Amino acid sequence: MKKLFLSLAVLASGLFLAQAQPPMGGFQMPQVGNVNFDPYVAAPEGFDVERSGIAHGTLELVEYKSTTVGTVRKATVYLPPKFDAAKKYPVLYLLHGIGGDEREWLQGVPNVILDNLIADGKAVDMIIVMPNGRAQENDRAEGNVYATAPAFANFEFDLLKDLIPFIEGKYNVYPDKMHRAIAGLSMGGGQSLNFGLAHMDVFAFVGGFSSAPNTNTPEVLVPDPEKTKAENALLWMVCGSKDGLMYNSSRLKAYCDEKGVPCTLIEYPDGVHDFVVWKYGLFNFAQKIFK
Ligand code: FER
Repeated sequence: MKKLFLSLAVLASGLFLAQAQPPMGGFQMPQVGNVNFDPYVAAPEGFDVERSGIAHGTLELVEYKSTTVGTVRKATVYLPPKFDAAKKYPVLYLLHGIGGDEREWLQGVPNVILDNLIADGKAVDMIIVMPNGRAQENDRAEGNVYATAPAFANFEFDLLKDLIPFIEGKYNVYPDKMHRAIAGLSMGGGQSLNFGLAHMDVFAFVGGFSSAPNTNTPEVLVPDPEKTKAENALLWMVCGSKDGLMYNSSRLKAYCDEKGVPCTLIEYPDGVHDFVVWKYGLFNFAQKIFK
């Protein structure tokens, strides 16, 4: 009896220790065992290289009044090749990371990637809106950007109440969930999962690339698996195998698998936290939306 008690006590303290390890520093990650990653297929060479002899889209900077922040805010907008104001388009909202702003995604040449996909018939014509996801008065990536995490959460209200109505007033776009997608990199990936899965009446297609620690837990993201199954059309993620933030994606993938919610997570081989992974994310996600 004594022996049994002792071994139970040892087992219990072992479990306690395993659970109670505090995260030390930014990049110690909780382990998630047995994640079924989806197959990685490399993007074809040249997917991100500007081609001559095809039609090109255009980039423009727009400004909108934010009642949420009380300022005029900026967004970069990609209009597809041969943009025609008389035609209706779907819209992808594409969000940046903690060190970025409305111009950060330009490093990932989204215009080139989409021009090429559209020329090859692999993506439909779409508008891409790249906003500033730091919804506070000074939204420049200055000083300690980690301290601006609450402004990334506040962007939910700027997006829903200010930006989307502005975009839908300025451009001839379809105003329904099957024609709205949201995706982003790192902090923007967390925002996309948080906002996209909380507002499945607004966004049918949701993507998270190397999602950051602002990502809600799976239980918060998918509180009602049957509802998510019925209302979400795409939940797609990628993260580098060498990215310390993988747990944000892998724990959601494991949870969705367990609950039978369709969800993709690709582990980018030897991928780190950079635009190699994020360009790959956009290349793949853009082919799966609005279809
Ligand atoms: C953190 C580590 C990384 C964090 C945010 C990030 C808010 C975001 C990284 C990025 O956007 O590139 O602990 O906490």
